[in-house]
Amino acid sequence: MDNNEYKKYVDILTQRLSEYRLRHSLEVAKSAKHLAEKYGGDSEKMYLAGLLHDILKEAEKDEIFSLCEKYAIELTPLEKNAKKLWHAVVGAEYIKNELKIDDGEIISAVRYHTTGRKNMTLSDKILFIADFISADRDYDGVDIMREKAEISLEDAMLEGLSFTIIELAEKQSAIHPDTIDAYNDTVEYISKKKGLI
Ligand code: DGI
Ligand code: FE
Ligand code: FE
Repeated sequence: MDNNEYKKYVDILTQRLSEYRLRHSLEVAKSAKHLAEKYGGDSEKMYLAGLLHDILKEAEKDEIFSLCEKYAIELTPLEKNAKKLWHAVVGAEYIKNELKIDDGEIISAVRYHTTGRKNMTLSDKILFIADFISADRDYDGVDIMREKAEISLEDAMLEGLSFTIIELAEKQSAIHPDTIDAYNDTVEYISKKKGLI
């Protein structure tokens, strides 16, 4: 994809996102490309997935709910209650329907970038981790996350998922079943790799 093609998307993002969130999107794109190069993914695709993953992060509730109607998305009660989850679920349909992104891997990576899910694909994992390690991030533990991402995708997934689950439980927030599925799947994968199962 040439730079002009990306510019079209960056222009749309500039309309929708704050300067901070636009920078985050560009940094996630770079990290996703890096991880794709390292782990054998499609680096162009992952760059684009990174660029677009938070496209609806700053959309108003009214717009989110009208897009849900338009795309016939039925949010579960848990999802309705957790507004941080909306941008991934609705964002995936938005890039498919409005931006005409027809690549299933990009759409799925955006769809599951916040929660993860069972049986995550390489692209799902790359975007999920890129979102945690992008250059704009500076939470406690980001260095460990970055180190793990250079060693193994699954080690990084486990680090990120436990971080999120602990944070949510501390706030007594709901944990999405997809987050739990991703966590248990990753634990199983790592146990198998160690020869424990
Ligand atoms: O959009 P970003 O801020 O770049 O990152 P993100 O899409 O990973 O969103 C992170 C937020 O999503 C974080 O505040 C916790 C929340 N989140 C992630 N998994 C779950 C969740 N919230 C709930 N209620 N349940 C989850 O399983
Ligand atoms: Fe996000
Ligand atoms: Fe993000």
